[in-house]
Amino acid sequence: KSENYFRLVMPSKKKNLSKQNNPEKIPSAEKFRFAIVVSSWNAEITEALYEGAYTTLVQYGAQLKNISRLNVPGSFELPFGAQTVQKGADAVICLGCVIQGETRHFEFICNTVAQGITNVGLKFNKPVIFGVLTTNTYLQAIERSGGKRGNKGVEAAVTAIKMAALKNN
Ligand code: DLZ
Repeated sequence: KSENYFRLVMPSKKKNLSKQNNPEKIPSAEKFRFAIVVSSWNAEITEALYEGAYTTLVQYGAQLKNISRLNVPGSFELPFGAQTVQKGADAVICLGCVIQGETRHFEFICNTVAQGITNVGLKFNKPVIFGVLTTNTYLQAIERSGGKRGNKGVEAAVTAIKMAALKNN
């Protein structure tokens, strides 16, 4: 079997990907407004990402009135969603899930979304966080949305808090 085959089928040694954030270094989220844009495609996964992001914002002090949510049909629509809500937020969190085995134009969607999210952040000088799972399998997505590999929504929320603090420093 080729090296690429093993890269795709073997799990990496890294366990919980959300645990690399040092909680002591996470600032208070109390003063900031957050907008979370959620893709409805692979909704079981993106709802778990949302849960992780929302509870993390609250855990670090964000006020409930300062957390808003916008749903978009798929990850492709996340940049437009982010652009729509950015005005009223100190940071925007984009949540989505693209699965290679189930998506024929996987690379095209992933690259376009990543570029689009980057563009919105730079255009409006605002943190727009890439909380999009791009996995080979559905199982990998489950593991990264509250399973044994952590929750990308949690990571995205921590990044949003850090970036909102950085921008408002
Ligand atoms: C069309 C499509 C496909 C095949 N796969 C996914 C996916 O795995 N994850 C995701 O978030 N969205 C997917 N979509 C939908 C596109 O993101 C987009 O909503 C449509 O192409 C309409 O613009």
